Amino acid sequence: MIRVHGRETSSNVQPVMWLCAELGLEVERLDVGGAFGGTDTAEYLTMNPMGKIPVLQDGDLTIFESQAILRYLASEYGRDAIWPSNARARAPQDQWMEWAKQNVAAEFNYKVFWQLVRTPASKRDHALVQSGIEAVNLLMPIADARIAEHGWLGGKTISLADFSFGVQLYRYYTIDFERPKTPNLDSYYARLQEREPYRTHAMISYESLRAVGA
Ligand SMILES: N[C@@H](CCC(=O)N[C@@H](CS)C(=O)NCC(=O)O)C(=O)O
Repeated sequence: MIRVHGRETSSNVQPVMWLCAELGLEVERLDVGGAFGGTDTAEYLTMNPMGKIPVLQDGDLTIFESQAILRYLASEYGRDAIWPSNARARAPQDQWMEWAKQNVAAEFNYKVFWQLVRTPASKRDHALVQSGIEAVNLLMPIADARIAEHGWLGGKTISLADFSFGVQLYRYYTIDFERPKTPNLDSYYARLQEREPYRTHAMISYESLRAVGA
């Protein structure tokens, strides 16, 4: 039995749970982190010295870092299309997977989402929000062009490139700010919503995370 430590509202837990569902894996998820706490115990820190979620346990294997967990699950249980065994076929998917995490998650989640949802308005850093929005205005058209050409972020089929990115899109499309025009990204997001695993694990309300006065 695979065990995932991490609350369902975490944008780093959601890609892991979504992938498990796409792969038809049976998973036990434990509510840890945020209001649930539990990440600062000696036992938890043995699994992840960073005290962060998610942590994955599969038999005697314990790993942290969501991208590493995704790669492990797809290598161990995935079909080739989602994470090819051939290094040349895998490289572009890996590139876009990192692109999404290093750029979209960093700029959108940690600047725009965090400031607008998780920070009281009185403490909001407006310059940070603005710099995040400006970055997102450059990033999303890049994704739009990639999707127009290939259909998915990683290539012609859904792959690991889509998971962290797809999770960010739920927040991107549901918080109120001015978005650039990206028709191909819009239809990609509509296609994601047709997938039951995406609806169940990525489209999770973040209202419980909202700061008082945000
Ligand atoms: N690079 C790590 C980041 C992990 C991370 O920052 N997780 C957040 C939740 S999204 C966390 O543990 N926050 C503290 C908490 O929820 O208690 C990963 O991708 O797994």
